Amino acid sequence: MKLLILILLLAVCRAVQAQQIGLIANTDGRKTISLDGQWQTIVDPYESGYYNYRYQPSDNGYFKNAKPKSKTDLIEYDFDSSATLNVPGDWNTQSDQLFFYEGTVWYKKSFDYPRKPDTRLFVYFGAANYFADVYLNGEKIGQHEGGFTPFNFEITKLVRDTGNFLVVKVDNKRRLDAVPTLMTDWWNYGGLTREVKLIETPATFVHDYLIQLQKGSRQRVSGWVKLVGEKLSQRVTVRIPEAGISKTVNTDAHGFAEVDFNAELKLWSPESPKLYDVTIEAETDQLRDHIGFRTIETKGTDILLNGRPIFLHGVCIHEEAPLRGGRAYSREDARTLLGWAKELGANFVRLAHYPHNEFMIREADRMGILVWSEIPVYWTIQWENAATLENARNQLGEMIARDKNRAAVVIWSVANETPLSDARLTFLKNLISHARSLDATRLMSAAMERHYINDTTQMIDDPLGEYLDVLGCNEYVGWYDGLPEKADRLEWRSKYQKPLVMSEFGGDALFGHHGDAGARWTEEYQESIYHHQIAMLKKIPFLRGTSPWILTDFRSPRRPLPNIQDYWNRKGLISNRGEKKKAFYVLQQWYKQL
Ligand code: GCB
Repeated sequence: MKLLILILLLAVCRAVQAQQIGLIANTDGRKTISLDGQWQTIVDPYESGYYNYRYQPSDNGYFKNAKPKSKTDLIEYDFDSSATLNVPGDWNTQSDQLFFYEGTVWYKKSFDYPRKPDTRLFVYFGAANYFADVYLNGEKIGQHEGGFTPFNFEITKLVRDTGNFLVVKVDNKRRLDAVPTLMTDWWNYGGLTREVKLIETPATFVHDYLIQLQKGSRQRVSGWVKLVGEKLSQRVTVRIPEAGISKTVNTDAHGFAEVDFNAELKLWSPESPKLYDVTIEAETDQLRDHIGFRTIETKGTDILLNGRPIFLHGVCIHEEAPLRGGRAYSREDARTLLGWAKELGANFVRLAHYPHNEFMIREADRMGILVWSEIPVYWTIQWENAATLENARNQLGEMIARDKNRAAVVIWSVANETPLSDARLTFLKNLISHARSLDATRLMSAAMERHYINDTTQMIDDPLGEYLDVLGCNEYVGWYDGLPEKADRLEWRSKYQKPLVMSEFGGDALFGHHGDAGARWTEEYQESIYHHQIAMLKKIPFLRGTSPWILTDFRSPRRPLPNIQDYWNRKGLISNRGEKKKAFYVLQQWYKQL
């Protein structure tokens, strides 16, 4: 009997969660109420707010936010007298005690919300690293896996006019079957690392849309709109006033309509990052966005932007906050990082190794910087685990759902330095076709490895190359692979007639540490790597892009060397304090010539 009740309960829980709709696109264009600021938190290394002493999920966990009702009541936690953490923000850099912490922290935020008739309410998380269990007023409303993509849950029926409490259990324990897995070369910053907000919508609303140029066309805008709610069949008008466009379509019984029209548009490019005001007007909802229009394709070994060959001269960036360290999360952070990339002469950034916050993409759109965006399928993933694949597909889907209307994004990448095997190829092929089914317009890539076929010849022949549009390749000639001069002797070959982006190269230098060019960790050694690399890169006939590793120093638990690394990967062209190293100027000089 007990078992039956349990099964029934599970089924009901599933049903409640299944009703959740997917990611709400363009939260910028919506009425939102920010939940950023101080949240009450409880650090819970043993997860005793979740499991009872028999290690079974407890009905009375911290999510109940219980208070003693009498002086005899025994309750062993209290959010309201616990420490607070700022949201957005990682916990590691907000408290010395949490610097190396990997485990569970409970977050609680109270809010009032005067409910309005005929509206729906969602709670939206920009990201929570890594697992999030979310509860409102003591009830579970959903869970999410993956530390770098947004998610939302509907709370229309649960929210009260006053005294709501939102509780989130965030757990950043690394796991072998997760994406990423146990081993990474970046800090596992935990917490509610991006903004949290309430989103209010009409009862039937524009849930998502795609408004982009059709692949291969510079006039034809092609896409779709999707409504969610009761009144699914509606007239929806897409307007681009500046281009004189007003196109009305009727959504079908599922709330879906395709949108196609010709338009004379000034195309988006790094030189002229033109964004148009676009409005989507349904009978019950209206939404506004700023959208750029451009095409991206490949032809032989060329990458074509708006039909013309382009060289992607860029740099890799981690989502490490400039100057203060910790996760970057704000528009100001994005402006600083992308501003430095511009100063370097970049027209392109590789956002490593996971989807960055939305400000980065929106600012890249405004500043005219092309973006490579990727998911954390990094090093050793459990290729044969179906749940791991599902998780990677989901993170890929959420990345594309959020950013598919951004002109800046030209490349989706599915993996970084993954070791060759049949299982890995099957896994990555699955991701590539999934991405293509969600977005047919962008280029697919992956950062691969290469190998030597003799002492001086580097070969790109990873079987994955066959399924990519752009080959990505990481190499550390001069750092992990020989000394800087080794680059002078190398010849590069590829099995594929496709463009290559050298997606990583570089070496470590501590800012202000000087010596001769043969001494590791000095700015001179790093400078020498860049001199030799640039000379080598110029000779690769099919090279169409570069994103050296990396714009700024970033924290990594793998880098303990005292007085040099101190848990920072020092391959930055700029230090963690914003100081430019010598190699910055070497690269800048090359990029300014391009
Ligand atoms: C790589 C990885 C990157 C590391 C870098 C390094 O190949 O892709 O995540 O941080 O090397 O510094 O070793």
